[in-house]
Amino acid sequence: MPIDLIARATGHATRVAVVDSRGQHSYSDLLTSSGSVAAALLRGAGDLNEARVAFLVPPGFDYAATQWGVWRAGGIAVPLAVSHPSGELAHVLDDTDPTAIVSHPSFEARIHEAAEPRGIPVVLTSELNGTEPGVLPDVAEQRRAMILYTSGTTGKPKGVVSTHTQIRAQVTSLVDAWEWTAEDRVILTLPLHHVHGIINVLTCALWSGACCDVLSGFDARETWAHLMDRTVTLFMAVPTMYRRLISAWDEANSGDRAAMSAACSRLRLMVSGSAALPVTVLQRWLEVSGQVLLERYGMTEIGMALANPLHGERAPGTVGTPLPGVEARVVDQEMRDVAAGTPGELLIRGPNVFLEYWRRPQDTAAAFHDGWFKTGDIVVVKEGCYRILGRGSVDIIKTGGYKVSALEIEEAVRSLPGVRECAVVGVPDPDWGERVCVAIESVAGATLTLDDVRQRTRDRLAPYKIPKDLKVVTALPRNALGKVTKPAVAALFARDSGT
Ligand code: MCA
Ligand code: AMP
Repeated sequence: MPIDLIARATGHATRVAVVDSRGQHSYSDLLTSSGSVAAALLRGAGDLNEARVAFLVPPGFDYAATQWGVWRAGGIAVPLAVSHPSGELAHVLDDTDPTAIVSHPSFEARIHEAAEPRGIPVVLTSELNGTEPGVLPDVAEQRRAMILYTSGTTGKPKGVVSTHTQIRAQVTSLVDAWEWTAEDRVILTLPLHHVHGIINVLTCALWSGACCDVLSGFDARETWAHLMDRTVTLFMAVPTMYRRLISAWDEANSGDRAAMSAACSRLRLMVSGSAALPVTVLQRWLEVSGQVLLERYGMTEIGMALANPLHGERAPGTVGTPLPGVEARVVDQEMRDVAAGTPGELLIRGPNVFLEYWRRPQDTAAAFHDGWFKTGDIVVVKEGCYRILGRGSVDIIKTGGYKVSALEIEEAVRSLPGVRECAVVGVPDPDWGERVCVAIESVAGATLTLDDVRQRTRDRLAPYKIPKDLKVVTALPRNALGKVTKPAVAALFARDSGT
């Protein structure tokens, strides 16, 4: 039995699955190409048996064919981020220990730098296409399917393992809630190393027999051009993208604005998530597009959990109610349920919840309480609707929809010459939601500039983790116990930004 997602594709064979810079690709093309990828990865073996296959492939048809190919061969798909420098790629490779890396030719040099010292073979997507598809294994849906990396409050990003069953639950919950059909066409501008792009857009589209119009990344003008296409029905993005689409609309002339607004109002659904959507952005987007954004809440470990309704009133500043199949609770620090209106930690249970953190049984055990996943998000329920109040930890920063760990960035900055101690904080920012800022206590005589810090962390940290602001201080603010007080550090920057 092939995996359900892939079995369904035969029913849509002639429909267009993906449109990318190379043109249109049907479901039949996807089945053929992913079959070739699977055969090439198997190299005559019967089953990859959950061997990890990492892949560095930009969003588009080749990405989908590679992901499906790994799955059809019985492997675990480990998507690598195209924006990551070799230091970040190295962490994922060391942690997942893949048997092979599939790379798009454009990333060959970067991936060789990380793969060669580890002795991991690299196969180019261009080399995979011709392989004759052979007999493929039966892959039970309970098997591990994907590992995605997410930042936490401790150390380096952790690998979140989901099975095919869990991915299916995440997808079908959204397909039901948002009434996806084969007639849908969605624009993908999100990166494909996180749930938002992989599950909510690409996999929901492919599950439904719909068309995924893949852009090579996010550019406000290009996205507007695609939104003007009459066949587009759905769009999903992070708040920073909506802010930038609003700016591009503001910059257009009045004739173009009218056409842009008319185009947008034809879509059947526009969704925002990954970070808090400010009510001002929701309101401005309504003026620009005639659309009330549907805000939802999710996490790498659980897919989507809460959402405003497709039909009916969407309450601004809230993330709605549990999605189909998802159970939610709000508890106090002793894990007792709190009354409606009282803030507490959000717990989630359901078939959507991940299996484990890769090779971290203690972290996995610590993440659950009696079978409920502890999100670490503080929420309050009012009139039946969930409102996200923030994270339980100041060391988690959300910048432009990416979750980053202050501690991981501090570790990188602390290793720079001239740095005695440092503290990284997220500061409210009109474009990014939160901006990564670093305060540094320097060693006597050292001169440190923001440029220096940025340049020297560039090969270790993803671009979105690199600090955007620096303050060199003689002493970091500390409490009576000598512990750095993060709110006081954030205040140093907030004063500057007038926030
Ligand atoms: C890029 N930069 C960033 C970010 N993105 N800095 C901080 N935060 C970011 N998010 C860096 C760039 O590398 C560049 O660095 C500088 O900032 C300016 O870049 P710019 O061209 O303005 O940005 P961009 O490259 O256009 O990217 C902005 C973006 C991107 C399109 C909004 O951040 C993005 O795709 N965000 C979505 C992330 C996402 O999918 N999150 C989902 C995970 P330099 O100047 O050094 O070159 S959360 C999730 O999956 C859960 C389940 C959920 O609920 O959805
Ligand atoms: P990630 O682990 O990268 O998947 O990010 C998940 C985190 O993003 C959640 O734990 C929340 O803190 C945050 N998040 C996702 N959606 C929303 C939303 N609509 N409003 C506020 N925070 C959100």
